Amino acid sequence: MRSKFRGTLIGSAVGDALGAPVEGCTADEISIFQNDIVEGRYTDDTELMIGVAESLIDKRGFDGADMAHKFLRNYHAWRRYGPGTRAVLELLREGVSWEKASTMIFGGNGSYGNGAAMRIAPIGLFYCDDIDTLWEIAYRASHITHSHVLGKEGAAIMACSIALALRGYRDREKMLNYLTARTREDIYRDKLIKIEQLLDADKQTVIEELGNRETAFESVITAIYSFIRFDNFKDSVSYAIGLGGDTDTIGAMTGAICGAYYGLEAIPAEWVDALEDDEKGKSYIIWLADELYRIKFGSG
Ligand code: AR6
Ligand code: MG
Repeated sequence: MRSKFRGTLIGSAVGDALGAPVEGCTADEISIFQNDIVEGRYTDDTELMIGVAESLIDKRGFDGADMAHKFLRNYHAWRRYGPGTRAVLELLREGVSWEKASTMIFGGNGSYGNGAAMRIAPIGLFYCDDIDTLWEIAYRASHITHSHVLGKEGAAIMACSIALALRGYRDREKMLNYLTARTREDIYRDKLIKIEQLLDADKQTVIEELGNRETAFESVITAIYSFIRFDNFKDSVSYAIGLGGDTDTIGAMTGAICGAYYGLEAIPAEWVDALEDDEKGKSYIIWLADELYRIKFGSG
């Protein structure tokens, strides 16, 4: 289980770092460069995920004001934050409360970008044995930057997928049935139902049906699909990134689910080796995973 905790967070960071250099490319463009794209720098996805983990550890659970503070403290604009999240962080910095800031963007609708889902992995770990609570906390943690219900729902589905993968659910039908029954929003339910029929589909069809963009409903189910279609970390994450579009985030989300299922040892060593290891790099992320594990299961 400890390896799965580490695998979730490192898997997410690896997927992010692998996808980052080809963000915005099309599937065709990526197939030309692939295999030699490891740069090792993670982006906003991982920086925010680190903040989620740090806050859960410090507060022994969810605390919105503290988590928002961690996001601000870790913020480096050069990690390529989405415009909505950037605007919310500015509002927070000006002193607007974490309950309010996210509701002030996109004309008061809030963001439905995938930025809440891409950082949610630590919540999937921390609340893995209580899906009702996990779902609720995923919504609240999303609200710091993403107040649109579709942004929150995507994060809850992602957190739940990680919890199920951690618990060993990979029987396709079981996992999909569980998620479909839980999902409250049609746009997600309809895509989950499609997965089964798409298992042999070509890339273009998958992109059209499930999406590869930066909105949560055009990326979260794509990551779940990439996990389910293959039987190892490398193939799933390579495939997810190979779809093009929002490659770092779809890579991060796929990497988190796969890491939760297969554990740290299943992540290609050359990918883990290449991941940055500066102040808050690989070693720190492993420490965060171990702390979450220790707090959750009460052992060293
Ligand atoms: N109305 C219209 N468009 C929207 C809305 C809305 N209510 N919500 C989101 N969008 P954002 P993120 C569109 O900016 O989710 C980074 O590279 C809009 O085009 O909140 O934090 C990350 O790594 C908006 O800019 O960012 C992710 O890959 C976009 O969705 C990605 O950006 C993303 O929402 C998203 O990060
Ligand atoms: Mg990113």
